Amino acid sequence: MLIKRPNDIRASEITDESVYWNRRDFIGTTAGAAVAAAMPFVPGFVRAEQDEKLTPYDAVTSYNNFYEFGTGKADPSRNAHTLRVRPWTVAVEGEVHKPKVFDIEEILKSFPTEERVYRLRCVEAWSMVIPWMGFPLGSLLRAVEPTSRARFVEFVTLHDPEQMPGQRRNVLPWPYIEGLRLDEAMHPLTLLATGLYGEILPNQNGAPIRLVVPWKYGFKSIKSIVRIRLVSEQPHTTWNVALPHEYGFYANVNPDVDHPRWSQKKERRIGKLFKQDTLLFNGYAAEVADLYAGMDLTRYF
Ligand SMILES: Nc1nc2c(c(=O)[nH]1)N[C@H]1C(S)=C(S)[C@@H](COP(=O)(O)O)O[C@H]1N2
Ligand SMILES: [Mo]
Repeated sequence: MLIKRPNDIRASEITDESVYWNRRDFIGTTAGAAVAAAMPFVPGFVRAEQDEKLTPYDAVTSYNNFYEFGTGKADPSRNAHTLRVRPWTVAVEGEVHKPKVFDIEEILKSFPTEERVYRLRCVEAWSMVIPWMGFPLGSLLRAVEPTSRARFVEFVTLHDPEQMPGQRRNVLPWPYIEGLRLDEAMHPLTLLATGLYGEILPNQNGAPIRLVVPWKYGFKSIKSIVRIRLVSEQPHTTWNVALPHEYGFYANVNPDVDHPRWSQKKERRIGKLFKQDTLLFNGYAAEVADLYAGMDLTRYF
């Protein structure tokens, strides 16, 4: 079996456990088999979210932001079938001693897959709790040996309007680009995800490999990555370039720093009726607040 059930999530707390288990069976059979075989698995790494219900699989995979496939929430699940996820390579380059173009199969074999249940909080004030499959970004970065000049990491999504119809429209400057400070990128919570709910990553969630940075707004978690570049200057990131007064480079979840057009104090957990309080750093303050010691979070929003 590819995946052991995380022993600190009680079955009763998993909203749609039956779906979860069905998906896991799927991995043993059809299309998932090749990938499952290529994914070494380290069981049992699940964190503080055990008190929370997982967002149902159907919501996680049908309510998405992936503007390359349209700006409506249902567009990616309808349209992302045109994305071809094999063959796929990820170039890791820039300020590194050992630049390398990784084949996705090599990535899946080289970096043992863990399950991580993380909250994802969109800047639009909705949120989900998702069981991701993946491995720490830091493991990949260490493999290419960053130079002493590396201070930031830039991530780039595939640019191919033929596969990504949304890129034929100028809703955003393409390709989608995101960035992290090197210490944020090396933080053990920062994940490169290759699956969710025990299944290979659905196209609409950013197949075959996407970033997950749980203490930042969802837009930092860039999908369908083809290039990771270590750089000495802060990268120009897509949403910051498009609307600089609304979206900063840091994009840390912060209930006390409102978006200019709406409050960030509360969020709607998808599948729940009532709004709930948004937590500083999305609830990960104990792990990540140190990264921002002494910084004015209103200025560096
Ligand atoms: N390439 C790319 N990555 C992207 C986006 C996008 O439009 N294009 N949307 C972002 C936003 S705004 C959010 S909230 C998350 C949503 O991830 P999910 O659909 O897997 O929940 O993806 C992020 N990554
Ligand atoms: Mo978002």
